[in-house]
Amino acid sequence: EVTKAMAKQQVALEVLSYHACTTKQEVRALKDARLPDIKKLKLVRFDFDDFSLEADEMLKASLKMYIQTGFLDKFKISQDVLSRWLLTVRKNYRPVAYHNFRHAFNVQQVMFAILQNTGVAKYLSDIEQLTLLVGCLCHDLDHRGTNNAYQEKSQSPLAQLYGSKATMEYHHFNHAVMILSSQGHNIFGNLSPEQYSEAMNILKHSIISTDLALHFKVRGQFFEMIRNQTHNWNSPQNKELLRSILMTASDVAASTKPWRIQQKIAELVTSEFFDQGDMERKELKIEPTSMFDRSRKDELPEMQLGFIDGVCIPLYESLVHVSVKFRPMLDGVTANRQKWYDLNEQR
Ligand code: 5BB
Ligand code: ZN
Repeated sequence: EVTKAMAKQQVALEVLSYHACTTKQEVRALKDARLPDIKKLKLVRFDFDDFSLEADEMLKASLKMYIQTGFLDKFKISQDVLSRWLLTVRKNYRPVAYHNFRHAFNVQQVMFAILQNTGVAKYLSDIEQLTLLVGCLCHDLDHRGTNNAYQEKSQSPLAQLYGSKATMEYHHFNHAVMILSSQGHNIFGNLSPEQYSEAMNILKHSIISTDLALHFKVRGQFFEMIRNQTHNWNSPQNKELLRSILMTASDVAASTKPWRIQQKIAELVTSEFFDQGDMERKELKIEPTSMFDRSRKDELPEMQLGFIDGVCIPLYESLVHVSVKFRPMLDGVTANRQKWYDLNEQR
């Protein structure tokens, strides 16, 4: 098809102008840097402060987390390749209000804390654990601050290329693959062919499952499995379900953070949504829905309540049934719910 080929060209050109590969100097500086203390930075904690690290500190913290897992030795990942990959991944996030590199780093940190704290790691192979961390850091690559519905409504090249379902998520995955296949970036390069194809399949599934629309589709099966107490974690289907739930749990973990952080994140999400709303008015000549409408900022507490009740509480409640170690996340989101409830009553 000609239109699809043209869409592909257009996306490729945009990517090419943005990809901006990492220099030798940048790689050397990172791989020779003194690395921070995991405990001091609270990297294993669920109440990690999303705003505590600067841009370079997030890269050093990432390096340290991967070293801590022991996977670098196990899968023969050199610090040189890992550093180059981290730098290029960071470059391929855009400076949008919310879906930027800081979000990606924070999601990866929560996954790290989950794998270290909750005991779910014992249900997952080393490849699965490594790929979940990589998936988290890559899951919103090249996000433009507009959602899937916007791609569809504007018939953007991305929508033409990937269709209307999980449009952005397919792009994030393809972008992740592009970075991995760039010279000197393949952190999976020393895996056996079998391990390599397993890692890529898990990476794809993990990134695609961060589409909230897909989450609504699969969470029922997960909740049912928990209710029936039939969680046999040796079953590949159940493990796949668990991985997708863990991705969403990490992606929306800002809802579980101390109030000050939850508030700041909600502001950033709002700001990105409002920017999209402005574009819908200006470019698409349509009236945005309340979520994207600047003039309806006062509805934020109500929307956050809906989000917390509709998405977050069922999610973290189900995970408490997998391991009570998820309790602090459920307690965090419950405390935030009360704050949004109070704000909503006040207005
Ligand atoms: C989420 C699903 N969406 C398709 C419709 C709207 N809902 S929502 O009603 O649960 C909703 C969620 C409404 C407003 C929201 O934020 C207002 C600032 C949120 C919300 N989503 N709030 C958050 O704090 C966070 Br974190 C999120 C998740 C990140 C947004 C990514 C959504 C991607 C859209 C495809
Ligand atoms: Zn995300």
